[in-house]
Amino acid sequence: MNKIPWQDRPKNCADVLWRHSENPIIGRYDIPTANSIFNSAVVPFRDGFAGVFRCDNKAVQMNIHTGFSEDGVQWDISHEPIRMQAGNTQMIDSDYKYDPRVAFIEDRYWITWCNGYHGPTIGIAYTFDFKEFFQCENAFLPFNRNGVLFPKKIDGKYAMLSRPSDNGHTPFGDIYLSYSPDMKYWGEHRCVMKVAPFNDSAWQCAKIGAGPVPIWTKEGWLVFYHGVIKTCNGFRYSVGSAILDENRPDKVRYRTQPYLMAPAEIYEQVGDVPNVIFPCATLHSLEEDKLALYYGAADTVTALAFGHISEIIAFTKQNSL
Ligand code: BMA
Repeated sequence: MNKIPWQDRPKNCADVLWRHSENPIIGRYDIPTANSIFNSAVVPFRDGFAGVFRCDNKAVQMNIHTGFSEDGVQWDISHEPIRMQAGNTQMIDSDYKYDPRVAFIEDRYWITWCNGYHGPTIGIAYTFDFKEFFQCENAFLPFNRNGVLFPKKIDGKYAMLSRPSDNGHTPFGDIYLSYSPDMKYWGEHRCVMKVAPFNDSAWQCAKIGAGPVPIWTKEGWLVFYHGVIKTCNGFRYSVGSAILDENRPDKVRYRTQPYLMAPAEIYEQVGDVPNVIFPCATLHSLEEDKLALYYGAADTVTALAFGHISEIIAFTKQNSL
């Protein structure tokens, strides 16, 4: 595998996460048909990296496209959306696709996304090579968003975080956990994390949703999530972290009271939807204690931030709600 993208913390910065100096690393018009390229997921693949990118086209139809990169920063994104073949079902209807996540589990890459089927729900597909994709049954009834798979089975079952929602710009939302023996039938639904009380941590008081695939650490599962506050000007999306129990990931051990990062740069504050930081993936190395966080900014472009895993864990423990 190539080295994950990395920049050292700038000298005048004391934050747990810091931004890539060339942000945004993917611009809204980086493929000819696009209106915006954001909320996208990447993974190590062969010698380099592959990804599934949310590209809204100029008719503002939402779809997902593959991309490949040698260094994780310069991306070659397909001009055409992914075409799905039937996986564990013939029913692969999809009015739209957005906000993909990618998890490698055992022998293949699993893609989850917000799939339009009489409203938003969680779509699932797998691929071995990022060329052929096989779409499976939707995980849940509508309405649901932010379906994020754990990278290994727990107690012999696949496990997924998700965020039951409504058909619109949902004003509520907590994170749940569900299990499946076969990636087709999902159950054993458990509540993991609810929004925080306004007085305790207002940045995450309206809704929360899982971001990247959880990272296994000695302390438990490290999870990044977005938290939302409703302001007089609309929603504001920031990012926090939590540590879930290794064997019972419905148990939250720690969760940040302050955010790790909130919209502050111009490309996060200005765009099609202002004031949005929406993380969907990490590339990380536990040995090197490095993490690169990919996030959509202002529903328009894709950006990158960095952090040391040990510092993020220590911060999460020391600043827990
Ligand atoms: C959510 C989704 C995301 C988007 C966010 C902010 O409901 O639509 O794709 O980034 O709102 O607009």
